[in-house]
Amino acid sequence: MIFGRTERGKAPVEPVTLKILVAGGFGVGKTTMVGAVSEIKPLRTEELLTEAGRPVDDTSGVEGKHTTTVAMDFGRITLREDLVLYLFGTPGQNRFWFLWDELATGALGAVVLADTRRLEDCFAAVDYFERRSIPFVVGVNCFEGAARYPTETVRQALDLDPGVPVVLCDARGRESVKEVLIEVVQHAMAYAAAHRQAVTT
Ligand SMILES: Nc1nc2c(ncn2[C@@H]2O[C@H](COP(=O)(O)OP(=O)(O)OP(=O)(O)O)[C@@H](O)[C@H]2O)c(=O)[nH]1
Ligand SMILES: [Mg+2]
Repeated sequence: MIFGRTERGKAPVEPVTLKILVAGGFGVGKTTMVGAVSEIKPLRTEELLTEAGRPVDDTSGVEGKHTTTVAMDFGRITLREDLVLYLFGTPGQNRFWFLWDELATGALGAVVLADTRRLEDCFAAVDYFERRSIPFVVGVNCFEGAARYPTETVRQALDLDPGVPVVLCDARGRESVKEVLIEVVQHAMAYAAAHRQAVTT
């Protein structure tokens, strides 16, 4: 083997690394999503939801949940040999909002996860990315027992711009999550190209 080359003679590719945020309301499946696709052991910052936190932690709709993310989730996925995503899952509870700006720095795009039983919980995340012009897609995490709505209904309910993709997904499924991430990358690239054009014309 020649130094710096693989056995087949191809020069090794230095992958492009992109930062993607996984955001959304409390208990919508952000930690689950990062864990489902990460090829490294995901870094988690879960803490037990306690009796003392009951007045501030709104667990309605997610009564079976015992832990919550207090700082972030971190994972990595190689989409292609030349494209690696670093995934940052945000904490879902309002009292950790102060961490979002730190996490959003340098992000190419974001997934806003939504649960149709508590759609209003993701308004804040949608608002956050719209204000900062960070391209995002909405991933509707299809929990069993939750009513299924067409993506157009979700789009209207969230008052999304026509260009924002809405995709149905299962945060526990590797392939499903991968599809959402590919959608984010494509959307963010198209968004960046459109922006560049707008600036130069
Ligand atoms: N049935 C079903 N359960 C799910 C799905 N996604 C997540 N869960 C469960 O829902 C609960 C919440 O998931 P998490 O991934 O911790 O949610 P989170 O958004 O990270 O929560 P916070 O960090 O506290 O905001 C867990 O018990 C998961 O096992 C799903 O697609 N279907
Ligand atoms: Mg979490």
